[in-house]
Amino acid sequence: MIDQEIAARFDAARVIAKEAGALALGYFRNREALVIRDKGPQDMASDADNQVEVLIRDRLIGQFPEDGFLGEEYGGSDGTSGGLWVVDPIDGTANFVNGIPVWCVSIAFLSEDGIEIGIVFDPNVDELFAARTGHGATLNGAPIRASEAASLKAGTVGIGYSTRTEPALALAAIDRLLAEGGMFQRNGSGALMVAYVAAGRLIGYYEPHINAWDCLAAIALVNEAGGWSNDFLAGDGLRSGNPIAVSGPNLAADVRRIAGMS
Ligand code: LIP
Repeated sequence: MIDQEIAARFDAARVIAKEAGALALGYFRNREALVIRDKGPQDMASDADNQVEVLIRDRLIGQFPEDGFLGEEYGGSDGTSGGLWVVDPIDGTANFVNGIPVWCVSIAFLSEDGIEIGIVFDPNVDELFAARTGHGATLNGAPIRASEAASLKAGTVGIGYSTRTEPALALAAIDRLLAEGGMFQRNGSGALMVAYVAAGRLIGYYEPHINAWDCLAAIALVNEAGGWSNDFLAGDGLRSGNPIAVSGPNLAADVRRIAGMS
């Protein structure tokens, strides 16, 4: 895919992310009307997730009909361009349905060469994180950089957990982190926590399993903000998910150790 084609998609995705965020925020402020469905233990979705994903899909495929699309709620459709949109309409759904303003819209675009575009929009605080591979990462248009911290004692590491894995994996990571003088937090949105690593707010993030739509956009942010990320797309990461570990440039070995990665 040529540079101009990716540039056009980057411009469109930022506009669409803000439109989707505005729609989601309307649902968030009218939560009592939400229809919520259980997807599994500690996993749910609402009609807000469904309608926001439909808006994003219709806008993106309306402008780029030859692209493929993979969304958390409705799955995927292959395209003919070699490009694929990977979308989580509302990341942090448990927060969303419970009235906790910690959730975001996540839009990633992949070409045959890998992740090209990452957009994470948090309408609760009007923060648009955006990255295009080779062109840096920004927050509301201003450049962002991952933390230069060289010690786990110098900040907080996000630790994600879901019932998709055994508790022992996350608990062991927390134990190792605390034993080394670190500190952890889990805010319920993997996309936001990985975006915070790109912005230097967290010094690292680990989750034993996360889905591609939750994290690919934010991984693009970390990569373009000078950070480190594991090879999330290894194996069948795109369709089945994988463990995720990201950090600033000086803590990759430490976060890998905390995560129990070789
Ligand atoms: C969430 C992820 C989070 C994970 C949660 C959930 P959702 O995505 O962002 O990292 O720990 O279990 O998968 O379901 O809110 O889109």
